[in-house]
Amino acid sequence: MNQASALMNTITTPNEYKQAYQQSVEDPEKFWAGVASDFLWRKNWDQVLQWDFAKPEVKWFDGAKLNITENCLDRHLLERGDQTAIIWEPNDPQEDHITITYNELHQRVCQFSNALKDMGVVKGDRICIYMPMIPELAVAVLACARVGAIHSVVFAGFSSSSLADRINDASCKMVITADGSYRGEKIVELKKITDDALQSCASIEKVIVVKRTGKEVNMQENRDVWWHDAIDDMADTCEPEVMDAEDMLFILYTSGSTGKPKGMVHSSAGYMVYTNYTFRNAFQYQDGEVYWCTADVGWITGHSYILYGPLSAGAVTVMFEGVPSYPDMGRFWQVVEKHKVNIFYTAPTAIRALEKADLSFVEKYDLSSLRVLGTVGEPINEEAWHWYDKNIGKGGCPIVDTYWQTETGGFMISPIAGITETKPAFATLPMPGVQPALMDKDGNEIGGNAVEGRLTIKFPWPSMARTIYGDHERFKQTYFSAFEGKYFTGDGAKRDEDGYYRITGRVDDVIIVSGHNLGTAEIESAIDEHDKVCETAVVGFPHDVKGNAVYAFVICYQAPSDEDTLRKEILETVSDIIGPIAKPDKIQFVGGLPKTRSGKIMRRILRKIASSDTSNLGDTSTLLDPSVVDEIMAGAIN
Ligand code: 7RM
Repeated sequence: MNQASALMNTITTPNEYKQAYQQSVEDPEKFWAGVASDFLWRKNWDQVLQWDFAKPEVKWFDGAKLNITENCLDRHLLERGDQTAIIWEPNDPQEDHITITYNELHQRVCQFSNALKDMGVVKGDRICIYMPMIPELAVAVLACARVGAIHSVVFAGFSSSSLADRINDASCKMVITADGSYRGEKIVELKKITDDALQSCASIEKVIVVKRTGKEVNMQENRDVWWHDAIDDMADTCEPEVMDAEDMLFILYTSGSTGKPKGMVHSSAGYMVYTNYTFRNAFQYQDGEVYWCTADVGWITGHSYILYGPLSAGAVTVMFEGVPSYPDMGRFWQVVEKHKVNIFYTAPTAIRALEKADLSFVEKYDLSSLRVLGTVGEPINEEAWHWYDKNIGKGGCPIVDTYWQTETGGFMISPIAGITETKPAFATLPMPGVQPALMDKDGNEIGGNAVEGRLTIKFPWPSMARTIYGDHERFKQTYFSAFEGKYFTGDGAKRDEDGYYRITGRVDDVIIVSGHNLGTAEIESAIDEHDKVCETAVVGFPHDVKGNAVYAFVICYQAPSDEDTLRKEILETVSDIIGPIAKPDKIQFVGGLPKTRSGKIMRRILRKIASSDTSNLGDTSTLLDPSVVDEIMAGAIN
């Protein structure tokens, strides 16, 4: 690596950030070619970038050939084969943690890759991964990538019907799961849920099952195989499948404003280059540091910033199986002390929950190893920011508030730790390569500073999603139609007098609850599945720990005789159809909903009622029957 490319690849001063940013805008192809020069390519690219947001079509490093796992594993072996790659911390603090070196991870990935091949997996096959946060999850993801299979990780908190929908949407050929998963005091019976799902999944040929809890499970002959049997006798080297730059690496589902989850498709080369670049720079990762992202690999944060970004950078990445509240609210800090974590990355909802616990849970532990703190998933309120800064960072750790999405693959707007001056609750400045534009309702770009609008991105970046699996038209409609020639994030943002961005939240019908995206339409249709329910409207309302919570207004065919029982049944229905994370916090039974003459529910009014902010409901004159509003207000749950 020559000095010029070293400068481009690693930002070490505020001035270098400015230079990198400027170059990334003035000559994006040169900039990204410089960054990409640091990776292991089987063949160089013919062209750095081709793009057309009208189609939309985006290709990065076209013509190049690579395998991302060679970049995450093989290329580190000479230099750091014996260095820890993954520290795995179990749910139960009494159980031993596990460290896995790069050599060992390479061997385990190769061995499982051979098992996949032995079971008939070939390049392009879709494989669903429905697993707890155990080392085998990392191995499974990387092995899919090594053999060129497309992984579709489904968060292990989703229900059997959500799992089935995702398996069917991508016609997955295999599911990799476990007998069960530990979550705090609870055991989730993953294999049982998988079996239920597979009753309606014709495409599945094989199921691989990791033994984690040891609880007895049903194993279907000719279909189900234990992980330990599958890898038995398999060689621990495996030539990687050589992939094209734009070959699909994975599918990951995210909720949208209409019912069906969207299978976001990420490609190989651009995703690799961008997650690596943003990981190293935003966190200012230094060789040998211990980095811990508390997300689950079932979400994009886990894909990009537990696995691919850190591993491609040769980092030490912590994988935590448990929850922040088990065995008590001090668990995160106990783990930070135990593994001397240097960089800690979590969600505002976790920070707010821990903030509510007694400060003694924090003070019991030595957090002096911490150097950088991060947050992601939703806007962080100023109070939580200050609590994090003061009590966890002891006033000495920069906080990187990373704004990004499943669709963007990597950080869009984020401070560079210790280099960008931070402001509480601001994601601050765009990463190099990211060109944000704020738009007004009429589709005009809002220039200048101290302004607010809808956040779009006007130029491609390497890790952007390429399509929605099986539905390119929906991809175009959702992200490239609201503002011509621009990618629309669905978020609102302010740009202050210094050009700093503050994300104000979703402007569509997506509610972010505890950092998880939930589509209102998806929850509504789940509630509507209950046979007593006629119609439902769901809105979000502010919640001091979860950020937002879910309020459901439900019309029944007949006024319920026992509201509490029906509420419980509805919660179960939602839990069965989507998963426990989507359960409404409040359910109000109503006789009617505020609809316009054209039949549209005026959610604006329901949002105000749900937030107990009814002093000014705005214009209700277009309502078909304004009296329903008074009725709903009278029965509102505070
Ligand atoms: C990484 C992730 C995406 C949505 C996004 C925003 C919100 C995420 C921040 C944030 C304010 C942040 N992917 N969001 N990070 N809002 N500040 N730092 O969360 O696909 O699950 O969610 O999350 O609304 O559009 S995601």
